[in-house]
Amino acid sequence: EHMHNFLKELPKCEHHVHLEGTLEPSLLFNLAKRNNIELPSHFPPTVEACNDRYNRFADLQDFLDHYYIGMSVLIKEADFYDLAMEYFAKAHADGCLHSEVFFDPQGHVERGISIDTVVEGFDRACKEANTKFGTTNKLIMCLLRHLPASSGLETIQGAHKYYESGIIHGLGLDSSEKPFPPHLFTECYKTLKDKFPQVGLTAHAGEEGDHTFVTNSLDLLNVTRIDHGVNSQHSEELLERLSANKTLLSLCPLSNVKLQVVKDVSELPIDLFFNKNVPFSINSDDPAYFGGYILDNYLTVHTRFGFNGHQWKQIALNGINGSWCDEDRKTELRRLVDEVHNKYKH
Ligand code: ES4
Ligand code: ZN
Repeated sequence: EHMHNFLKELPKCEHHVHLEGTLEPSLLFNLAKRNNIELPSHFPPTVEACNDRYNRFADLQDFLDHYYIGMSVLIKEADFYDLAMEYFAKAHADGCLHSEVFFDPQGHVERGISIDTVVEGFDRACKEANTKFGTTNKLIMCLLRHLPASSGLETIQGAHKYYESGIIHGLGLDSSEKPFPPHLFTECYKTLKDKFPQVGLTAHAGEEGDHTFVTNSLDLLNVTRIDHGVNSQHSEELLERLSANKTLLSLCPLSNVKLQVVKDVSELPIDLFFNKNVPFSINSDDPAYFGGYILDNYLTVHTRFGFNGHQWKQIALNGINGSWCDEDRKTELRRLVDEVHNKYKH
């Protein structure tokens, strides 16, 4: 109870959440109705059937098949706004003060939705959440790795004005990992970084792919963060590199269990990363599909690894250091971590 309150109040940063993965079955069915979308007959027909099916994903691909059907109910700017606002309200309730959120424009553009509809709705929610909750929020556009690099380049072109204005802050790479290694996207990352040197670069790597996917993302894509990165555990040299360069791994413990990367959170190399000074944050990935938001992920890690107050403070500070907010905001967040740590010290 004491630890639950501490972890709830501890200022948290989210670095790995897909906005389309925050689509709760209740909102999914509401939007399907609002937009007259008929879901495929094999899709779970009720909230309860969704939750039941979401509990038995065989692997990443099985999840992605549901995720792409789910996002088909998102049509209008207001749908994207509603989706993101629902997430920001939950994040705020969990004590998350800074969120860097992914979205998948190609999953919408290929259905005839313009990238402007998507980004304008998400951006409006980011600004509204800042006003309403005082949280800071950044958008990270992801490329779908199962689509060709040429589609990625077109998507980057389509998002040009949003990178220019700072409405989109980063670039990531998601979807089916193993068949689509990082080298396929070298030109996409280079094109964007050459044009916008201040852009933040990250990529999913080492979730289902082995540690060479992580190393190749660092070497070929010049990312400064790795999403998941769990399989970095199998290379001593890589662990040293991540620690020396303070490269943040955005871990998603409940996701790894639900997608059967591990049987239980206790099997994740979280103590190894902590002891080797590999910085990591704890994140929710696709919380509507995996049954837990950021606080649930923190609490599950706590029950399995039992970190003490000092260790949790260090984890929170590592997340702040690895964030892409400005230095003033980082200073503010560090002060808040200190405050909560002192409050719960005894
Ligand atoms: C994802 Cl868990 C995961 N891995 C890869 N791509 C994704 N897109 C949404 N969730
Ligand atoms: Zn992810």
